[in-house]
Amino acid sequence: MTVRKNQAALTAEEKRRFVAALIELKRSGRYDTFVTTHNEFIMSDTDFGDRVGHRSPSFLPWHRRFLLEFEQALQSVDSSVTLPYWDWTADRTARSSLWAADFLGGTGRSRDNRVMDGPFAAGSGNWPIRVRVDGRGYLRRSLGANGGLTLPTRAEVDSVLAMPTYDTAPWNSSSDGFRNHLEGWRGVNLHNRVHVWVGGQMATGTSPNDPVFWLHHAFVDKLWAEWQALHPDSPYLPQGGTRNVVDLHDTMRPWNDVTPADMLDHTAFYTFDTAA
Ligand SMILES: [Cu+2]
Repeated sequence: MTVRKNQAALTAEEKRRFVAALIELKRSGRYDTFVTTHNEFIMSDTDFGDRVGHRSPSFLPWHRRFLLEFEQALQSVDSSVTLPYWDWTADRTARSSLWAADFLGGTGRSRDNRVMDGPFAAGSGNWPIRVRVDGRGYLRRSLGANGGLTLPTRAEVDSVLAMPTYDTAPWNSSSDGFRNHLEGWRGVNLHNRVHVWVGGQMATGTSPNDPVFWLHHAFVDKLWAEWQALHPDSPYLPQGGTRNVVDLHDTMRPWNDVTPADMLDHTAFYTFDTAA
């Protein structure tokens, strides 16, 4: 059974195997197919048109399915590997072990934000950025350097987890409710703010170019599970007949064989190292 662990609790061997599996997916070309898919959805999900991956109720089940597919790809390389999560309310500075050279490497240098250490630094030769929106083929970050931004606090997370309604009309970036506050288009801003705090590719539609994408979304996914545990009687919404939006039993692109209803119970696929 797959157990997703806090990245701060990984052993040296677990980090080594996770990094090696990432590099093998990159080498084989499979990694970049995930970056391409994500960017296609970022570009096509719009507030008043069809929206599936982002700025809509299916943000959470879409990314759960996306992460599952990625985790299965990692496990096809090394069956012991699972996706760790980054609790950015706890590990909230650039000095966290997450950013050490034996794991994801650190922030970028000031001149061009190029990451200079760790397994994903351009100098390693292991991590060419091929799916990109500009000419720069190296991983970039500017941890915490974007306008004095700080990572969300646990109190801010708790204020969002307290919201009893999953999502509300108009089911987009202007909605009230848990989903849009977690996604970050409204209110204290959780998920979106973390993308901007990391900077570099993470602040663009090709954000999965940075391996921290998976650890960030694994924690966002865990927060969905925590919310469900806090509000066991609050359903996924909307439940049917909503134009441009994935209702509970509608299938989601690009898979077309999976619905939000299929994704509601994460324990069908994995558990977390702490109760959620
Ligand atoms: Cu995304």
